[in-house]
Amino acid sequence: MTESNLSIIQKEVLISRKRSLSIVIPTYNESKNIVKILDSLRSALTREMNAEIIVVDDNSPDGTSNTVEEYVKNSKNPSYSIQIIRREDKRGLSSAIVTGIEHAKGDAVVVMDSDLSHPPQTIPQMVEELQNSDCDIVVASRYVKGGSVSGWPFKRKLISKGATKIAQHGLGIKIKDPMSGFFAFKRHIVNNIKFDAIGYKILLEILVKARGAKVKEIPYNFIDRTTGSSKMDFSICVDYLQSVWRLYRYGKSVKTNERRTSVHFLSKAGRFYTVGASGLLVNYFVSFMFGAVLSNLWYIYATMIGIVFSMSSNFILNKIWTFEDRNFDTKRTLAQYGLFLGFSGIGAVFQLLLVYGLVELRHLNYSIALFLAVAIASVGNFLLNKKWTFQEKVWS
Ligand SMILES: Nc1nc2c(ncn2[C@@H]2O[C@H](COP(=O)(O)OP(=O)(O)OP(=O)(O)O)[C@@H](O)[C@H]2O)c(=O)[nH]1
Ligand SMILES: [Mg+2]
Repeated sequence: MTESNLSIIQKEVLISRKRSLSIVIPTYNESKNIVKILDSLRSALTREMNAEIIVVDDNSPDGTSNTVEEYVKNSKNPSYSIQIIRREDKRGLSSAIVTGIEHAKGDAVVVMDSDLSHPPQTIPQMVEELQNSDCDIVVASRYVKGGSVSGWPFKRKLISKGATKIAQHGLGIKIKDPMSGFFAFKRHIVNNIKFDAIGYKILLEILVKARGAKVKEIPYNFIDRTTGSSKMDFSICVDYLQSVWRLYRYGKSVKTNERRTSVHFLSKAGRFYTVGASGLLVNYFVSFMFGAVLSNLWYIYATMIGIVFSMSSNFILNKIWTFEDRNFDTKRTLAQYGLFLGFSGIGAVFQLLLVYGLVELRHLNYSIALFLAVAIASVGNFLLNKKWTFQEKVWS
């Protein structure tokens, strides 16, 4: 979006550096509703909530943004600030909401329509849930116990229910009202989301892309608009199917990537352990050969030579095969070798201490203690070498 086709009129009535709550209201031809919604927000929002309202208007022909400007001018001592973002063209509901979110400064963001279908009186409860429970998204829901829809004709109810079923089955979404346009979330959960912002249902996109976010639904009574006209039409339904398809493909690609990463990680671990096992053989044969060929060599020396050989062969095989590092710059390789030996030494000491602790202090059977200690030390060895010696991300 270029700044040239976006003008922001900011009337900070209440000056404050940090906002706790941002309320994003998209508008298109809502001049008959917007004053009422701003009025009822005035009574629902307390000063302590430290809220900013962001109205995103797509240059409504009915002059909605001018109405808001007037409203701001005439507001006396309101408990919140109002920002109007005026975009030059009508670019759709989801995109308007994304623009609003991009300008939000609050830790929590509420998204609501401007046609009075979404009661502002529910906002304090939504914010409280965000603050006091461990959820990241609060959805005001028509379809949980206590929620309802009034004023919709049968056809509209059918479309909403059908779209809900498509989202639940197609995208594996568990909540009852993923089609809700009234919801709140902690702003940080959308920081890394790249929005497609197709059509009407931005909540769906957040639910799919904010992975791991905890969601809670609270009931509310949806009241159909009585003033102004609906912008819902056939093209919105087509957009909806397109956005579900894209989100479905997105979900698939995330799963495939996750699978790829785990396969990668496990295959590296497998190679590391295979190299470790080969080291045992190298150790044995080298010690044996030195002991046998140089008959007057003290067996401890032979064993020490075996250890040095096996550690070196382990290092070279891990560098070339396990971590596929073909950079043999002398300084770098020596530094890696040093780290590899260091971690092996630390692993050996750790293993000794752990066996001692488990047997002497926990009275564990020696073979179980040894197994545990070797397992823990070798996993640690793998991870430390992956991260520090060969400079890879741990989970890759
Ligand atoms: N900025 C902007 N706002 C939009 C656009 N389309 C819809 N809106 C606003 O988004 C909200 C929801 O739109 P509605 O037309 O009410 O859609 P709906 O709630 O699904 O349908 P009805 O309530 O039956 O009209 C309203 O506040 C609209 O003014 C758009 O393209 N740009
Ligand atoms: Mg509406």
